[in-house]
Amino acid sequence: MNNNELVGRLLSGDRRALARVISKVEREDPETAEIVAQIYGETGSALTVGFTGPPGVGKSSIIAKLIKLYRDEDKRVGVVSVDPSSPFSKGAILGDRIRLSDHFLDPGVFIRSMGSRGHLGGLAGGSRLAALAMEAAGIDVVIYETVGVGQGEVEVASAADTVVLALQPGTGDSVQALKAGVMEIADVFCINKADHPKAKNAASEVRSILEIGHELDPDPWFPPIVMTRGDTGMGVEELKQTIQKHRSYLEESGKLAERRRASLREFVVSWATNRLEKEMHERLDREDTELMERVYDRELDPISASERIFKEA
Ligand SMILES: Nc1nc2c(ncn2[C@@H]2O[C@H](COP(=O)(O)OP(=O)(O)OP(=O)(O)O)[C@@H](O)[C@H]2O)c(=O)[nH]1
Ligand SMILES: [Mg+2]
Repeated sequence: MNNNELVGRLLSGDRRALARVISKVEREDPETAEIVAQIYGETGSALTVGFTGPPGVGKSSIIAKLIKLYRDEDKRVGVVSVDPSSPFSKGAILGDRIRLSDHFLDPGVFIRSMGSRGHLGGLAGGSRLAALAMEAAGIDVVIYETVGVGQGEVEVASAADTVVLALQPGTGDSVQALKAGVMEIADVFCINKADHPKAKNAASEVRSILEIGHELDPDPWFPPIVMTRGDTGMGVEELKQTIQKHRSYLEESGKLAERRRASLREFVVSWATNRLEKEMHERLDREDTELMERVYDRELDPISASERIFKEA
């Protein structure tokens, strides 16, 4: 099948075409660029939600329940799950298989786990391209699931219009998230495992951190805190409504456009930066084996050496 055919099928909503395109993205197949160029114009209308939080808080369980609610409205849902911290996230993928298994046979649901190999556009780049392919295939709601609270997760999650940070009671998660700078990017907080005896404490802990942040930097959107249970689905309807409320807020305030512009700009810069980094390594490897030797021998300083490879082009 040539690219035009593949793109044609993708745009008609063919699941196998979608799976093939995402595999090309993952393999960094050179054909990806052409495919993306052809589909990009057809994207941009999905609701995108980033779901992030430490391992095991119940993200996949909540997502499974959310999917059901969206399916009840006949919306097509795609999940891109990413685990930047572990190169072999077999455990997580297996776990998701079980938790999301209700939806595996549903043609309106497309779930894809992305490995954390060094993508050309970084992890965030690869998952964004997968999301674009999903949108082009007619998916209405794209959910990014990222495990952990670190810079990589922030990058992936912030590609979404609405970021949900899931935390678990009794773990000190909120402090960890605060340190990692994840609190700032969250639009909605989800305290999962509401059955936990410390659930209420966790919510008030988050609220006080948010209040301090709000005093320092007042924003008309004060992130709501929703209590949920991933196992029973309690609170997930409220979570869905809260996500919708955030979306409406973004649209009405003009912030949706602003946010998407910033995020696309970030995408372009990080893609270019990744390429540039790769190229710098290649130049060093290929063209001037002596250059680094001179740095090692302290004959040439590192800044002058970097100027040399930078200007070589
Ligand atoms: N008690 C209780 N257990 C829950 C709840 N939600 C999820 N769990 C359990 O918590 C465990 C982890 O759930 P997952 O949904 O896989 O969590 P996750 O955040 O997706 O995990 P990773 O993707 O591995 O980071 C599972 O055993 C769930 O059954 C809840 O509200 N209460
Ligand atoms: Mg999970």
